[in-house]
Amino acid sequence: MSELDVPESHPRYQSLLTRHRIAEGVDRGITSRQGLIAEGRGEAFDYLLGERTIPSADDAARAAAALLRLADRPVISVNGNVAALVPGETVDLAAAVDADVEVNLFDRTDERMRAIVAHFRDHGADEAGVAVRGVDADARIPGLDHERAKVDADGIGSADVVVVPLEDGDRAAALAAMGTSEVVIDLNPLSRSAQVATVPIVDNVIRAVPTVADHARDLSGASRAELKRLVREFDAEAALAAAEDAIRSGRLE
Ligand code: PTJ
Repeated sequence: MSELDVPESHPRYQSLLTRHRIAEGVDRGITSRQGLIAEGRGEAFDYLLGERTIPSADDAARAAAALLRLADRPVISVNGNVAALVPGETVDLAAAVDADVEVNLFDRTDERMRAIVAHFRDHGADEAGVAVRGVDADARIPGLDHERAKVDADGIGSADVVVVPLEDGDRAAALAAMGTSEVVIDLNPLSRSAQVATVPIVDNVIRAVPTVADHARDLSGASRAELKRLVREFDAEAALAAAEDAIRSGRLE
């Protein structure tokens, strides 16, 4: 048995675990109620993908790891869903690529900001040497008129690569307009965020975050030329098309 009262061999184990984490996130004031709806939408796409990492998503995860390894100031942006679903895995990825974590919320309140920062500390951020930002909010992303525009000047405000898991798309477009490279993790290949990403990973955040971390560790000895080649050869449009095809065809090979 695990944190969930269901054996890992249960055919719906991963989906039940995800629901359990999101519901607990809402109870703890970490995840917004809208986060439940977002999760439901994601689950529908994941069901059609066969609840697995398709080959094009694994290639994208490797390109994302290379991009993060090349970055001078990488930041992983987190919201209430990511905090509930993959807190320890996010800290692990941040440690693997020397990135900061920054809390950035659509539905921003001081209480939620504090609860999410504390949640990442509870999941080992300090021990791993990972900074958890977002409370300062001393810079703004130009062209956005909602709470997601609020960023830390030393964090997303000056990052060269931002990982953007699971959100609606206008901030992703605004970051792209600032010249920031983005890794987007989203189960919907047609979402605006996925469409503007340098590297879109169409996969469940529960699988994608550990997969990128594994690739990053695997690439720890790679030369900059090799990392640049991986990024250059990655084709975002082809990856999105492959994911859309897998979802529409329903072929679960
Ligand atoms: O915590 P906050 O206040 O910042 O709010 C966060 C939510 C998620 C509520 C907010 O960003 C939102 O409403 O997002 P959307 O517009 O529902 O978009 C969420 C996107 O993530 C959709 O394209 C979903 O298909 C996708 N998604 C949902 N669950 C997952 C996912 N992608 C990957 N992994 C998931 N587990």
